[in-house]
Amino acid sequence: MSQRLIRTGIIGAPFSKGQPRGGVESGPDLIRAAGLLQRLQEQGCAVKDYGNLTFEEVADDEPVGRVKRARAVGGANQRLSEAVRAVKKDGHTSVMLGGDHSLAIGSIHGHSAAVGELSVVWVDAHADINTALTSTTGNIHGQPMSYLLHELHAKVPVLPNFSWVKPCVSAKDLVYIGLRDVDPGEHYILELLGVKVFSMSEVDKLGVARVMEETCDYLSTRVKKPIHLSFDIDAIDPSVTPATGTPVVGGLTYREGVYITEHLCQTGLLSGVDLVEVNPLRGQTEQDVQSTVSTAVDLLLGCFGRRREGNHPTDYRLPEP
Ligand code: 5AB
Ligand code: MN
Ligand code: MN
Ligand code: MN
Repeated sequence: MSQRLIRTGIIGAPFSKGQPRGGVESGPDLIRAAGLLQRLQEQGCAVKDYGNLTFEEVADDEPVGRVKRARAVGGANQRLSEAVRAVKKDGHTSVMLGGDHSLAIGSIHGHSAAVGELSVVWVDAHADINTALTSTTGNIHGQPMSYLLHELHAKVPVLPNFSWVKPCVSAKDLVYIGLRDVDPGEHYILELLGVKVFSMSEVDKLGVARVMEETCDYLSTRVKKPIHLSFDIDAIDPSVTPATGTPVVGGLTYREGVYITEHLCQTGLLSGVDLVEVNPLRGQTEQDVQSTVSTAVDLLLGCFGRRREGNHPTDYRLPEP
């Protein structure tokens, strides 16, 4: 099976202030060091690395209500949004390597600024849809979807450095996969907005193949919009990807994770990807870190045409004896 050329634009976002644990800012360089670019090229992608973003230090970033480091998170995401928009305007599928999941704000905002309305597939143990007011931790990596949804606009206070954020996703265009640790306020929001959720219970009940079929049917009942995949590595079971800040038992297997990416690739609609929350300092051993990072790489390869049955270039010819 051969495939069309995929142009991939990679942005590193070494940012950790959407949550309290250091280490997650090393994600982009670790994922590159594990060979992401070479392996994407080997499987036929045209890859451009836009390098790592740099973020300004913010002095006096005092909590706003319960919300921590709003100014730093707002500023970083504004920069990321511009970067993703530029990568999309260059004609690439954008890949944002995090960093923590607060970065989905800028990544999805910039993607939508370039291409218009999106479908969002959010693969995560968590729903990350707390508002600044429902959050009990104050960590913005548990809130990104609340800033992006039209339907929550009136419920979300404007934080310092957030005035540029405009909601750009409709609740009907959002699907969650892998949920198993959802706060009460988040559960209320998901029900109120009628968001499509395949929690781990649905994955158990239906199997991942049916979950992906239903996800794509659901997202394409109206018009086929470009898909943004936001993949939190903690969606995968911590026995496979332990090096992450908020691990939750009972997650997706490696194979279920890879299947999700293969299936989304085959829609031909995948237009932006986030891979976030890889944190080497949260691994107990070198093997923990290695397994987490190599799983992240394999998920990204699945997004860009790798098939477990094997691949070959379109111009492959058998050597003559
Ligand atoms: B992650 C929690 N719901 O709001 C909160 O890792 C956890 O990006 C959020 O999915 C986990 O702090 C955020 C308790
Ligand atoms: Mn998570
Ligand atoms: Mn997350
Ligand atoms: Mn996490």
